Amino acid sequence: MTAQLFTGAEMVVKALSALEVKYVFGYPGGSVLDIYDAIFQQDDFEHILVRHEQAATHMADGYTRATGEVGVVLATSGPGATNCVTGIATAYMDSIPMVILAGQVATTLIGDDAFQETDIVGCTRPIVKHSFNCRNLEDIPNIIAKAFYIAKTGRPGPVVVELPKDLLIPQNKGEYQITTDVKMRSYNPSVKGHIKQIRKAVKTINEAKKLVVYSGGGIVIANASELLTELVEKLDAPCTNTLMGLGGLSGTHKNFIGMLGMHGSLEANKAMANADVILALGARFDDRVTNNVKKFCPDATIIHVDIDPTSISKTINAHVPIVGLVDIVIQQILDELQAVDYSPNKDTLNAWWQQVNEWRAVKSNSYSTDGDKIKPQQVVEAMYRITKGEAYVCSDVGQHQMFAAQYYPFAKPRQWINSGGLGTMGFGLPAAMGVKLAFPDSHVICITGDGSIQMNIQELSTCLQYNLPVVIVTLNNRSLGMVRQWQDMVYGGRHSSSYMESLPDFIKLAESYGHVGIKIDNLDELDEKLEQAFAIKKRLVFVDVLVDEKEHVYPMQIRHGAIDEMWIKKGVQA
Ligand SMILES: Cc1ncc(C[n+]2csc(CCOP(=O)(O)OP(=O)(O)O)c2C)c(N)n1
Repeated sequence: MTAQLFTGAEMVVKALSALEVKYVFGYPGGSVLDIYDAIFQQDDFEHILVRHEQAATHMADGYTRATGEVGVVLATSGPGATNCVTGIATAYMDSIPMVILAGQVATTLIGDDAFQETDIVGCTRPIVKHSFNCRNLEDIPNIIAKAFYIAKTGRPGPVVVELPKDLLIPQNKGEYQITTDVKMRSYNPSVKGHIKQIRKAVKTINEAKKLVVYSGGGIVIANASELLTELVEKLDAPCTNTLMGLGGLSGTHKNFIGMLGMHGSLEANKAMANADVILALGARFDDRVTNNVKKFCPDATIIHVDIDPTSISKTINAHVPIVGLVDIVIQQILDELQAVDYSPNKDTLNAWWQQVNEWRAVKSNSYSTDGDKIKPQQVVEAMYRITKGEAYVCSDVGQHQMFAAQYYPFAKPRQWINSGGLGTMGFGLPAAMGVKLAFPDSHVICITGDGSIQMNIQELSTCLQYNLPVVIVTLNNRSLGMVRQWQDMVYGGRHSSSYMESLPDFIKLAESYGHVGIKIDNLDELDEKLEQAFAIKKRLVFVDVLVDEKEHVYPMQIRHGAIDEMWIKKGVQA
């Protein structure tokens, strides 16, 4: 009996079904029309037609951050593929697993400057975990399976698969074979920490007098939140989360001392600066945390747990490096603590907490009200109350992002979705759409700015087509607020190109896309109108809140200073 033969396009679709993909986010074009035709003829997954390929990448990314499943993007060759670049870089910087299927001109035309030819593998090489050029039609299924495996194992990241047109067309057929249980001899990321290093870490923890747990996005990605909580409670240590790690330890946990870094709390940054031992879990000491690396935590012995060996001692030297999956390593640490019958020394621990609580008492995350002006922080606090702290919150980039991080204490991991590493304006709305697809019955908020929302506003149209009733809340300060803040603080108040002198009427714009628009320009109406917005469950609501345009985000690290050198109010240093 002869085997059934399939086109490359059919193989792409069959492979995605075999890998149990539920959604593909994409946009058609010449080189991938055969794939679109094969998609039309199947029911295993849904294709979401975006309005711009960048949005497809962010939508896949938001879906992935909320669910942990690999996000899938499909784009045509040339401009379709290059439109994905920002989204690929965004995913790469935050270690998000994603597979990007990019069309390519026929293999016979590659290198000829053919119509819509771009070397997308070359273009994206520095911002992918791996990439594949398919050159043989029968390799397609296993290449896709490997792409998924590489994307989600070890330190996750985006993988590009380039698919030339002649491998997809009906004239070429081959046998379909796929191994979804991938094993690769050349790629075997470590999972367990070395036992000698675990013992060293526990000995260091045991001798600590001022221990801080510094946890990052790795905790969220590895679903290690419960283990982190168990460890923090066992050590009874103060714990700070990075911007990417928020929700890893609940924002309302008694040991949580706030976010650290550039706009972190005073107590988090002070605790880090004064710690004698820092236990870094799935965090990478990036420059938005450390501030001046030369002044970084001089007295601390650093235990650094990371799945990626190249992350360890990259910016800050680790005294006890441990390579492994953070959930497995935390379990190993817990086992070893048990084995040595660990319990914290009450006197030293009390003295340390007393000090931390003194920093806490400064209440660095506070703001002053100003007559009837709506403060952006008040808007975030009101949303926290109304959604009982249970919403998925996606943000764009700017002041609003920091207010969201500071004033919406996330109880759970994967609840807070933002572009931390690349800081991509335009991320928020499509990311929220990806989350809403996954969790249609939850509140999904996109907190954004009047600048950021305009970077992917065309996706309001996709929201209507696929019925994605997210709540968009624009903290509208009539400016590129974060840029304006820097110009106020560093550039003598010269507001060079930070004011948009024409803004659309967002309410009319939302309505023209078929949605509901609500404007809030009066503090007295803030709660009532927000409640009204969140009560509308079946339609997208665009809430345009006119906030105080002069507000700054505090606390804020002083440039080139130590981690704990901070402005805590306008003109006031800690
Ligand atoms: C794509 C992109 N371009 C430029 C920037 C630089 N940038 C960072 S924050 C910011 C201002 C954001 O303004 P808005 O979205 O209105 O938010 P706000 O700061 O006012 O809350 C800019 C321009 C960026 N992060 N991303």
